[in-house]
Amino acid sequence: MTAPSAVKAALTSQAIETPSWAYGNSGTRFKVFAQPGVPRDPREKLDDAAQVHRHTGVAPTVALHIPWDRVDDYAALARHADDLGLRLGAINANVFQDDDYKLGSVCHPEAAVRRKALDHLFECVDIMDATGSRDLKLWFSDGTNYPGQDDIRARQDRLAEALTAVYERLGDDQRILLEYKFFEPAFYTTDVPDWGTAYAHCLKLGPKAQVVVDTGHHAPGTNIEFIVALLLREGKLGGFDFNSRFYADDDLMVGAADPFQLFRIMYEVVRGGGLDPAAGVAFMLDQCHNIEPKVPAIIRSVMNVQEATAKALLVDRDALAAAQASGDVLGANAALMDAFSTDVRPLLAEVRADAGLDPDPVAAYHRSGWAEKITEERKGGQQAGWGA
Ligand code: AOS
Ligand code: ZN
Ligand code: ZN
Repeated sequence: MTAPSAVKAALTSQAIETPSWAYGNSGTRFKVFAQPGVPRDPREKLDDAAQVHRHTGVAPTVALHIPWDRVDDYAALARHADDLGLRLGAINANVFQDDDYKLGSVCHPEAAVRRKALDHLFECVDIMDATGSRDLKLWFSDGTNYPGQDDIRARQDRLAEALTAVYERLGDDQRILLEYKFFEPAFYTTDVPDWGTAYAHCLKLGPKAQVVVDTGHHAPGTNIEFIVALLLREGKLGGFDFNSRFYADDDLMVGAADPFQLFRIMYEVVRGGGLDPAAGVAFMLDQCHNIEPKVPAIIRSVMNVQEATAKALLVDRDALAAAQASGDVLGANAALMDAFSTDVRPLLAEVRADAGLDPDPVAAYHRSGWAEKITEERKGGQQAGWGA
């Protein structure tokens, strides 16, 4: 059993990146329910993100999405983040919202469209140079809707060509994080549909290309923790886009739909040494809070990752290994289930109290008056949201 002091140390050093877009308005294709107090620009998104870090102590970086977070001066935005005790995190490219990308971006049959998409990826690397970001997160909505629409193999060639060009543009301390998704918005083929495709491209590119596991991007029933264990073993787990799903890429609060799955994922991370910062695993949220207040939902999500991590750290690895080695099926399962069944909220309350934080970050946020403040101050002006 991992000594609580080691567990507390690991929990104290954990870092969970929040996504700028989670603070803005979002919705489904049916409706976006705008909320009062939503940020009107990237600076205000950082102001909200600073509340998550203020109350949790483990959310020091914020991922940006370009063009949603495009500004004239990225160094100034990085300074604003620094003033708030934050740093700018991954830069997320967006080659899925321009009319030209109807038939794809880097996989598009027309060279001119592929060039436009590649130029956007180069712009994102330029922004990384300005913000000091390590990671360029690439999710391609590219795919086809009908058999015969395009050549599956040729699209892979086009993808490889673009990825190679971007890889060669990277600085020594920068990475590509390539994200896969089994469907949506394309329905017949997606050009990066699964971990194997992403892994194959990253393997060819080199050590600065790794795979992102978005927990909402798998077919129902997929054993995600197996993918995590394998990618970590191969040194190709670049990170996570954490969220919850009941049906597809629902982007709900991570851990809300299946906390047991999140625990099993975090156990494989712990078992594989993925909590060590040297492993380079980025723990990012990728969520949209369409009907719930955004800042407390993100705080709850961070807490859910912390709880799964704490449980994973409490697995009695010696007892588990002994049971596994002796083929004691029930004993091995019990060793894992004992940790999952442990209420780690008192432990996390201690970790927060030791860090000078309120044991209950959500309650502390509600008491802080931040929601009332931003609702009053942010009246008027164009609210941020998907596409804005
Ligand atoms: C899209 O489904 C992917 O999860 C992306 O990581 C992300 O959600 C998108 O870039 C918009 O935020
Ligand atoms: Zn994602
Ligand atoms: Zn997604």
